[in-house]
This record gives sequence, structure tokens and C-alpha cells, in this order.
Amino acid sequence: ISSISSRAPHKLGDNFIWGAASAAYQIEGNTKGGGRGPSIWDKFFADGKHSVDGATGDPGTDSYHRYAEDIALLKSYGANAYRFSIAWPRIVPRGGRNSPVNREGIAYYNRLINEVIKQGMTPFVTIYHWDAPQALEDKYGSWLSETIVDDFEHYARILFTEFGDRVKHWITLNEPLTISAEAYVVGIFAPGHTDLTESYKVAKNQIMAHARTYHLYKTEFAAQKGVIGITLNGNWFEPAENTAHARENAQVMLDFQWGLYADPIYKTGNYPKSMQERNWEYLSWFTPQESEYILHTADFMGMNAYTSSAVYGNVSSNPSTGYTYSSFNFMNGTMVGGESNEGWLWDAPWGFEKLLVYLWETYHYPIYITENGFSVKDENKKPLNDLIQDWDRVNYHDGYLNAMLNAMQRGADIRSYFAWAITDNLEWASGYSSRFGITHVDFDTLVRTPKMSSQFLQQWFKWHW
Ligand code: GBH
Repeated sequence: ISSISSRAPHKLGDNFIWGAASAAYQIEGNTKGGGRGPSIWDKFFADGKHSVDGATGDPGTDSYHRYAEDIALLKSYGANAYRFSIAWPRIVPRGGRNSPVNREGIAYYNRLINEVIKQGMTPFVTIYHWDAPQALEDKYGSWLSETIVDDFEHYARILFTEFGDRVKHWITLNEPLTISAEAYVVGIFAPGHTDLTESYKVAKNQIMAHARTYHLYKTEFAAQKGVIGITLNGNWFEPAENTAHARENAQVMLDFQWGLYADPIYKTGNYPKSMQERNWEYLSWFTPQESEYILHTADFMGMNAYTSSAVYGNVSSNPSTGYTYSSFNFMNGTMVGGESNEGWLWDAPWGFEKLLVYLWETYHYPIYITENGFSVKDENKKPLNDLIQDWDRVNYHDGYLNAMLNAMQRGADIRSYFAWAITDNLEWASGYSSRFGITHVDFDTLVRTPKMSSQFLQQWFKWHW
């Protein structure tokens, strides 16, 4: 493993964006109030079997009511931006392009956006962070049908119309890979399917919905002069042996996680060659017209990255999803990095530097880091006193931020850093047991308390801005 190079003085400049991120379903709560329709997560979690302790979107952090407090905290940390998502079923409760719009939902996001701006921060809005209206799931299987492209465009048009005068940074989809893989192959995310052919149908529909939204923004809303992109995610994959096979497999994994979406949107208009060869019978293909329609449909590449994997040469099967084919330990038994509360997350800043340089050199788009963060092992079980001293998280952000600086010194055009997350929240299938916040939330009282990591980030950016 290459070691992190020493801190060279490096100023990010006034335009660099730093903040923290959230997602509607993970924080808002009030899932039945405010005129909101049910989302696929409400349904998925309703049986109590799909999340730790049967956790659901209620209470979240009750941010629906406490958003101003959250925004004020973020401001007090010195951030200049807040990334949050809008819940589709709060805007169009039944989701469809002919179904009614919920003015109460629009009023809520107006309050939220205005509060961010009032605090002198920039709103970064994710249009879709996984909470599809359940009505669309019932009607046509949501992402399985190309009908979703029309309904998504309609939803996005409402957002641009209502909020585009103040919102100038848009992200169409958050982590489409997590949905196509976890929700349609692994089955641990809503709606919980396990079918590779389905997952590639979903992937194509996600790309088409993204591209349609991009074209909509650049034609009907060009006068708003904002930027729009998509947030992709994945690991860095390090060849764990010095063999041609290990190197090839590591590249295949990068293709299967990043390239599945990045090649069509940023590079070729089609899936990576390695994926075409290995999964040709499962893929949903693009027509030449579609390839042309989707290519270069972004102003930037949003990226969420948390960890790194080791890849060996000797593997017997193809990577059917983005998540097989690799491990977290090297041959001599050492792990790729420090342990967290999640089996998939290891503190490996060395891989973050490599990944940023790889994405820059492969795709040549300005990079917005839209999520990066850490869940401290057993943080949940520690007394509040210790818990606020989240040194493992401080160490994580320190390492990853310095890796980011190194990548910038190697030429990568990186324009933002958002810590995940603004507060502890509902960590999907892990429920409330896994904490990613730079602010602690007591889920009984909903009281917020800043953690050391929030103070660390404040100091770090003061020093480097
Ligand atoms: C991001 O997801 C999300 O955008 C955010 O909502 C979430 O809270 C945050 O990061 C922290 O998780 O098959 O066991 O190897 C990251 C989603 C989680 C997707 C881990 C891939 C692999 C699980 N990733 N998952 S495993």
C-alpha cells in the first residue's frame, strides 16, 4: 500500500464547496404527514424484517420539523453548502405525471431551501435518493419499466419550476448502482428483488431518466444557469497480487461499479467492454440513438466513495453484480484499512487518492465529492461522553481529505467535499444502530450534539481554504 504523502500546503480557494449531506428518507420522519404519499421504503420496512430492530423512516431525525436547527449547526461548523434530497412522494404523492401535486410538500422544501440560503450556504439538491412513490411500484414496477422515465421527467420539471430560481446545483440520481445491485440483485434494499436481468433493466432506465432530466434542464431551464450531474459510487479496487490476472480483475471491478454508469454517461454512450463480454445475455442494450442521447449528459461527476477492496487473480466466476469478486484483506492477512461498524467499510485513504485520480484521468469531468464518511465501530454502545469524541471518524476524514489534496496535486479537478452525514440518521437496513453523523442524535429525545469530527472539519477547512 502506498502511504499517504505528507501534508503539503495547499489552498483550496474560495470557490471550493464543503458541507455535509443527508437524504430525505433517512432524516425527515413524518412519513405520513404533510400530504406525503407512501414510498417503496415504507412498504419494504413495514414487515419489520428488513432492518435492524425493525427500524423505519419514523422518526428519522424528525428533520421535517427540525431542519432549521440542522442547518444552523452545519453553518456553525463553517460549511458553505448543504446537500439534501427531495422526497418524490412529498411532491407527487402517487408519483405519476397525471397525478396531483402536493403543495404542502413544495412549501416544505421552499422553507428548507430558503433557510439554507438565509444562512449563507449553497443548496445542493439530490432529486432522487431512492424513495420512489409506492404507487409507481404497484402500477408498473417503478424502475423496471421505461414508463418511469416520463414520470421522473415530470417530477423533475416541478422541481426546476418551483425551486430552480434558488437551486443551482442539481444531482439527478444518488448512487444508481446501489439500487441496481442492492435492491435488484442482493435484495437487501427496497423493493428487495434478486434478479440480474432485472437489475440491468433498472440500470438502463436509471440512465435514461438521468439523461432525460439533463436534456430537460438544458432546454426548458437553461436560463436558470445551474449545473446538473449524477452521483455515482463504488470502491477503489487494488490488485492484491502482482499478476496480470489480478490487475485485469481489478479493472473489471472498476468497470462493474463505476463504468456501468460512467462509461455510458461520460465516455462512450455504452457499457464497458468487460461488462459487455461477461454479461451480454443479461444487459439491457442501448440503441445507437439512445447512446447518442445519453452521452455527455452531465456538467460534473458526483462521486460517493467510502472504502477500498483487494482483488486477486484467481477467481472462478464472473462478477455478476458490482459486489462480488473482491475482499478486504491482503494476502498476508492485513486488512485494507481500519475497521468500522459496517462490514463493507474500511478506513483506506490510500485508495481514495487512487480512485480520484483514476476517475479524473478516465472521464475528465469536474468531480464533486458528494459523500464520504465513517461509522465508528460500536459508537452506538458507547456512553454519550465518549461517543462525541469520535476519534476514528476524525482520523478517517483527516486521511481522506489529505488523499483528496494529493489527488488535486496530481491534477484532478475536485470541486466539493461533503461529509456523510450532517447528523446520525436511519442507515437503511442497518437502522439506527450504525451512526455516520458528524452530529450525534439521541433517537429518544432527538437532541442534537456536535461530535469532535464536526470541529475537526471546521478547523481543517479553515486551514486549507
Ligand atoms: C451511501 O450508501 C448512501 O448514499 C447513503 O444513503 C448511506 O447512508 C451512506 O452511503 C452510508 O452507507 O453488500 O454488504 O458489501 C452507500 C451504500 C453501502 C452500497 C454498502 C454498497 C455494500 C454492502 N453502500 N453497500 S455489502
